[in-house]
Amino acid sequence: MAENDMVYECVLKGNFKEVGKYVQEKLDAGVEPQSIIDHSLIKAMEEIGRRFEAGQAFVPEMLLSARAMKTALELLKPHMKSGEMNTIGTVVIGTVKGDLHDIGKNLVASMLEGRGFKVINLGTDVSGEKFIKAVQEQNADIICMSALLTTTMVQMEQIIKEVEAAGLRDKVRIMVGGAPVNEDFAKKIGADGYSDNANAATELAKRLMVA
Ligand code: B1M
Repeated sequence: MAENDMVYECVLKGNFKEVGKYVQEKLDAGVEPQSIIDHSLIKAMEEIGRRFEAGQAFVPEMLLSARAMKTALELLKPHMKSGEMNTIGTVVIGTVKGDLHDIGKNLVASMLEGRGFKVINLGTDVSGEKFIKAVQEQNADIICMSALLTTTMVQMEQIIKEVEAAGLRDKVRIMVGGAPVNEDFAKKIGADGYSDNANAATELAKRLMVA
């Protein structure tokens, strides 16, 4: 754990009321937003997940941690935006049907925005139909799907099939991610790319725009 790191402590304990104060302290001290995300926020979420798995924490605790993480991310978001916002492509992003986890997906969305993509965030529990409608309406270049559950990652394959059936597969790139997903799975289901973190997702999106 990050010792004496109050941002980490607040997220771990679900202290969403005070987390902002400590995030601001770090920003004022010149700590990079990305470093706060990587070393305090994500580490705390990993620890609450470990405790949940070990039966030492339960859904209410996870929810409070998630709320604290979101509060912190909202504060960091403006600092992650690049000065010049030339749109380099349009991404439609969502957590797949049946899955309500949105922290990682929102992080990916913020990073993509920060790197100059126009991002249409469809939220959680997103069906193939919703992805397809958004791609058509927004003339999107990339679909970005997130799944955190082994039971919902299978939705990704289904959604890709639906995109194919809608005649859009040649027009849109598809990238996938989320804790249970890996490179092999992405290849198997016919996605164009996989990344295991938000930063890598933005690099992948940029590569897919020129591929
Ligand atoms: Co849930 N949950 N949860 N949960 N939850 C996990 C995922 C779990 C691993 C916990 C555990 O057992 N250790 C486990 C899944 C087990 C499995 O499927 N194998 C689990 C479970 C079981 C459940 C429930 C079923 C629990 C229950 O009700 N009994 C339930 C399911 C609800 C549902 O979705 N239908 C549930 C509910 C919840 C809460 C609502 C309480 C809450 C979510 C709140 C929210 O998101 N608004 C929650 C939380 C917080 C977690 C943990 C603790 C943290 C997830 C998180 O936010 N991580 C999680 C344990 C864990 O992951 N250690 C857990 C931080 C986030 C920054 O990381 O989302 O991985 P992550 O995103 C990363 C990368 O994966 C990647 O970039 C991000 C940043 O680097 N990434 C992408 C993500 N999406 C990407 C897309 C891309 C690219 C990269 O596109 C290209």
